[in-house]
Parts: sequence; structure tokens; C-alpha cells
Amino acid sequence: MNVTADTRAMLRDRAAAVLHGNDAGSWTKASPVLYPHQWSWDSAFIAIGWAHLDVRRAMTELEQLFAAQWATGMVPHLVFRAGGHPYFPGPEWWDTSVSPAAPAPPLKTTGICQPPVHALALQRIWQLTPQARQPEIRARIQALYPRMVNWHRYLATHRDPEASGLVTTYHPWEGTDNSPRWDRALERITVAKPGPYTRLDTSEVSDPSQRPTNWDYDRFLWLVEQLRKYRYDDAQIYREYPFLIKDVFFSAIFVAANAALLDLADVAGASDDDREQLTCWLDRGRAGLASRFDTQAGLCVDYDVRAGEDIRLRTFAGFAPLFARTADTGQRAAQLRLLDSEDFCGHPRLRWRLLPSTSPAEPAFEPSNYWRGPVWPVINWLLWQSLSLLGYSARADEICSDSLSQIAADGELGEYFEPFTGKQLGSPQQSWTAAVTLDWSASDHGGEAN
Ligand code: 2M8
Repeated sequence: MNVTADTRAMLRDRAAAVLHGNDAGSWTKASPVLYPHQWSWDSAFIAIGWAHLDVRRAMTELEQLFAAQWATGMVPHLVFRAGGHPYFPGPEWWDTSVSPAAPAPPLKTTGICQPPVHALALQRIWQLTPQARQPEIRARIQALYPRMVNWHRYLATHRDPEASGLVTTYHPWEGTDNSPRWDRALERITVAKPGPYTRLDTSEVSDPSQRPTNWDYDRFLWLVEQLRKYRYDDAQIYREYPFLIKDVFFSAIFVAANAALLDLADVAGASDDDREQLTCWLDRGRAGLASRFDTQAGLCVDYDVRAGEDIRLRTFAGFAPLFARTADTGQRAAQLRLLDSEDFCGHPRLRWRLLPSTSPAEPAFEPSNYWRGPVWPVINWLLWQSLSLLGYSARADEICSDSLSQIAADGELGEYFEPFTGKQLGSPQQSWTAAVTLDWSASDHGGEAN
């Protein structure tokens, strides 16, 4: 379905209003009530949105996030900001002061990280920078670039001591919280009841069944207690901690992000060493993902390091080769076929042919529950970008117009959407949904930054 110019304009206005409404000056709340702080990958998407309104503001978003970077190079999953709505778990629960690598007060962060979308954002900002602003933005990119390389170095080393090309994640909060990908690994964990604690999230969404369960939260919080016990030290975590997953989605984003930093190398005046490192991480990442490709299923498979087990589930993450823009034409063809099969976008009950977070054919699928089924605009944005870059422009255009139609039908810039009805779920006024809406609605017009 085509989206009219009027609808695009209406969506652009609404999306801009959401970003302005959530703007705290130099950083943006992920959403006004449910997520009142600065989240890492949200910020990267948000910077892409800002780039359509003001490229300087877009740079500030990333700079503020990287100001909280750890001495290890890790960019924390959440930077706690003063004021605003209460959020649980707050900085006391994380107590990152136990780690010598955490940033000095008054900065407060969590001790884990999220997928490295930041380089994709930096690349998009540069693409949208009008000529008159290029000297200033180039200088700011040059200042930020080494920090991004350090972030990538952290992922390539501390999070991949095996040099496998696959990033190890430590916690469901490192991206896709209650995805069924983590069910078995969480089931294996015996938790002493953490706490006492009181959740705030379930009273902040209209229907708590759209959120993770208390069983999930007991485990999420207990895992944080363990990380804190290990003082967030990667080497000790690797030796003793019970939840280590080679995450193919995270790894695919890392591949795309390394390619983006290489693409910006001339703009940033990158050193030969940095270029070599980035090329090495890129090649290693591609090889790592190739080693996790299951030819029969047509999907990439996560790996539970502790259990020594493959995680075989049909979820969006299995499309890692597409997210990583694989050069392997066989894998691409297999993935494109699967993408439009009844297991995913071709499922007869789907309202739009958009990638659901979990396949409706998967027993764990729940259409209204967070990462267990709903459609997430940011994930479809990543897919759209990859397909565009791989040259599948017709399919990419459909994802763009279906995504805009989905958002326009409900009218709200929701966090995620029920795949069969298109109903908006989770938090309203979600910044990253607004951000990708701005990017999509401008995609035919080349952007309107200033
Ligand atoms: C969700 O996660 C947070 C914890 O980080 C939560 O549920 O409280 C996830 O969707 C995560 O990927 C996202 O970055 C965050 C903010 O939008 O919300």
C-alpha cells in the first residue's frame, strides 16, 4: 500500500512532536513515562531522527551518550538522568561504583550494553548533513570516532574472548528482553529470590500482559546481582557467570556497524591502525555469522555458551545474515524466501507484511507480549536499511510503506504493534519509533536537515 504525501507529512509532524516532547535538552527520553532516561541503542535511533530536524542536535545525542562510556570502552545500556518519572531498577540496584571502569560520579549508568547501532547513526547523520554544516559536523565526527572505535574494540575483545566473530551477551536487557531466545537459558538458572523489589513498568502500560512476567523479572534482577558481585569485570563474568549467549542479532549489528565506521574513515581521518582493526572485526564477524547459519532452517542460530547448546527458534534474530548484509548470495536467497514464507511476513493472519519479533508459527509466539511476537518498527527499520543496501529496493520500499501505514493506522507512535490487528502496544510516544518514522517519511525526499 502506498502512503500518500499528506500521510507522510502528518507522520513527520507527529514524529517531530514526539522527539521534541521527549527532548531533555542534550539527550532524549526513550519515552516519557515508561523509559524516562537515556538508553543506548534508543539514542542511536533517536539521533537518526534528530538528523532530519537538526544535525547538531543529533550529534549532541550521541556525544552525551558516549560521555558515559566506561574505561573498558563499553557504552552502557542506560545512562540514568536526574529528574523525570521514577524508573525501576534504578542506579542503586546496579551500584556500578563497585567497578573501577565505571564513569565517575555524578554520571550513573547500568553495567551492561546494547546493540551497537551508533555507527549506523553517525553514518546517517553525515549523509544528512547540509553542506553549510559540514565543517562543524566533520570536526565533531572526528572527535567522536575514536570513542566509537573503542566501543567496538570492547565488543571485539571483552565480549568475544574466543575471537569467534560473535558477540557474547550477558543479560536479556542487552536488547530483546523477554525474547523466547532466552527462555531455556533462564530456566536453567536457579535464583534465590532477589529483592525485595517493586516493579513500576506493569502499572505504566495499559495491559501488564504486554510486559515480561514476574518470573522473568526475578531472573533479570538476580542476574544483575551476580554481575554486581563480579564487579562487572568481564574476565570474571566469563569464568563464573551463568548466562553467556553468542547473540547472532547483536553480532550482525556489529558487522554492519564496523562497515559503517569504515565507510566514515576518510571523513573521520581514521588512522591506518583503526582501519585495519575495523576490517579485521568486520571479516571476523562475517565468518562468525556464517558459522552459525543453519542451511536447512535458512536462519542463523544463537549459541548458549554455558550450556554448549544451539538456540533453535524462529525469531527475527535468525535473519542476522540480512542484518549484516551478507555477500553470500545463497544465504540471501534462502533468507528472502523465508522472510516472505508463512513462518514470517507471509503468515496469512498478518495485517502487514512486516517482520514480527517471533514467528507466529513458533509455539512461544504471543502476539501482544513485547519481544515474543509483536512487530517492532526499529527492527523493521534495520531490515529495510539492509535490504535497500543489498539492492532489494522493491521489498525494502514495501517495508517502508507498510511500516508507515501501520503507524498511521493507529495514529500513535507506539513502542511495538500487534501483528494481526496492527494495534499499538507498550509505551505511547516512543522516541525511537518517532525517529525511524522521520527517516522513513523522508526517504523519498532526501531529508530536510538544517
Ligand atoms: C526495553 O528494555 C527496558 C530495559 O532496558 C525495560 O523493559 O525496562 C527494551 O525494549 C530495550 O531494548 C529498549 O532499549 C528499552 C527502552 O526502549 O526498553
